[in-house]
Amino acid sequence: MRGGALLVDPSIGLIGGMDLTTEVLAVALVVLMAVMAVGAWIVLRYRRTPADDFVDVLSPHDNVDVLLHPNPDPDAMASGYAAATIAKAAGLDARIVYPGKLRHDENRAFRTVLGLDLVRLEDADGIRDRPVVLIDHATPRGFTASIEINPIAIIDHHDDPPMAASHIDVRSHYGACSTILWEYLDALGAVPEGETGSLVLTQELATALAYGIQTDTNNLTRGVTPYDIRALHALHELVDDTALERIANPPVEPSVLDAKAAAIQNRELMGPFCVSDLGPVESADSVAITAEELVRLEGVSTAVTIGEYNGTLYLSGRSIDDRVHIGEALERSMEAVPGASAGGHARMGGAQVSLEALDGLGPTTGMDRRELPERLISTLRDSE
Ligand SMILES: [Mn+2]
Repeated sequence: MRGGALLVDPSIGLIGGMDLTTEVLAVALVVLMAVMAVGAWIVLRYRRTPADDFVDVLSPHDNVDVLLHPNPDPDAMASGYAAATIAKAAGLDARIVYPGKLRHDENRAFRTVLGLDLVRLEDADGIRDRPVVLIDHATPRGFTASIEINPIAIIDHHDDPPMAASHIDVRSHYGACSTILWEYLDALGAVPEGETGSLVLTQELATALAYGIQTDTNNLTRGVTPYDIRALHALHELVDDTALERIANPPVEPSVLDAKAAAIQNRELMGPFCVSDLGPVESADSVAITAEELVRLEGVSTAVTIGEYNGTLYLSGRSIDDRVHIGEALERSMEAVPGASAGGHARMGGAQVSLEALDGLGPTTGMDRRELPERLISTLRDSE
C-alpha cells in the first residue's frame, strides 16, 4: 500500500512550497482583483456625467439656440460658445443668441478677437419654436415674450431658482459658468486642436473659457473655487496669450476719454460720496465706465455718474462701501420720477429716465437736473 501511503503523504498538498488552500485563496484574490479592476473601468468609462445628460437632452433635436442673458459678459459668451460646440459635435445646428446689447469695449473685443458668431434677438419670434438652452442665467429675460420660452436645458452658476427644463445644472458655488462648461468638455473627452476627435477644444474656445473664468472671478479674487482653478489650470496651455491681451486692453475710443475728463472735472464730493454729471455723452457705456473710474478715487467709496444720451439720462453707480446698497439707493432717489427705471445690486446699480419726464416735474418738485447730484448724495447719506 505504498500508493495509499503516498496519498496520505503530507507533501502531496505542497506545490512549490505553497499549501493548497493558500494557492486557491491566491487565485481567488487575483480573480477578484481583476473583476474589480474591470468593474472600476466600466464604471469610469460609462459613468453618467451631467455632460452626458446634456448631450442626451440635445440629441433628439436637429437644431438648438443657445440663449445668453441680456448684455452678455465674457463668461456668458464663453459658456455659450462651449455649449454650441458640444451641440454641433452631437450633430445639431447650433446658434448663440442674445437679447440686449454688447456693452463695453472689452465685451465687443471678446467677440471680435475670438470670431464669435452671435445672433441678436429682438423678441421671442425667432426662437419660440426652437429648442433653447439657457446659459449663465436661469430664466429668459430682456426681450419681448421671453416668458413664452421653455428651455430644454439650463446651465448656470447664479443663486436664482431655475425654471423647469429636462436638464438643469445650476452650481451656485462655482465662480464661473465657464468652469461648468469646461468640465462638460473634459467629461466628453474633448481633444485639443490637431488631435483626432469629434469634440475639439480649439484655442479660441480655450481662450474664451479662460477669459470667462478670469472676469467672473475678478481675476481669481472673487468667489473663486478649486473647480475654477482646476479648469483654468487645464486650459492654460491651450490659451492664446496675445488674444487675451487684445481682449483685456481694447483701444480706448476718444469719446470715452472725453467722458472721463468730464467726470473728473465735474465731480462733486461729499465725504465718501462722489457724484458727477458728464453732460451729453456719445455712448451710454461711458456712464458706467466713468462710475467705475471715480469709485477708485482715494477716499471715495460710492460714485454715481450721470450722462445724457439720445434724450435719456443714464445714471450709473458703484459702491465699495458695504453699508450702501447702490441699486436700492438709486431706486429710492428715482422714486418721485414717473417713467424712471432704476435698480441693481449692492455694489453696482443703474437708472434711466427720459429728459422729458425729468423736465415735466420742474424745479418746484425738487427734481431739477441741476439738483440731481445733490439729491443723489443726500439719498446716499441717508442709506449709510
Ligand atoms: Mn457668469
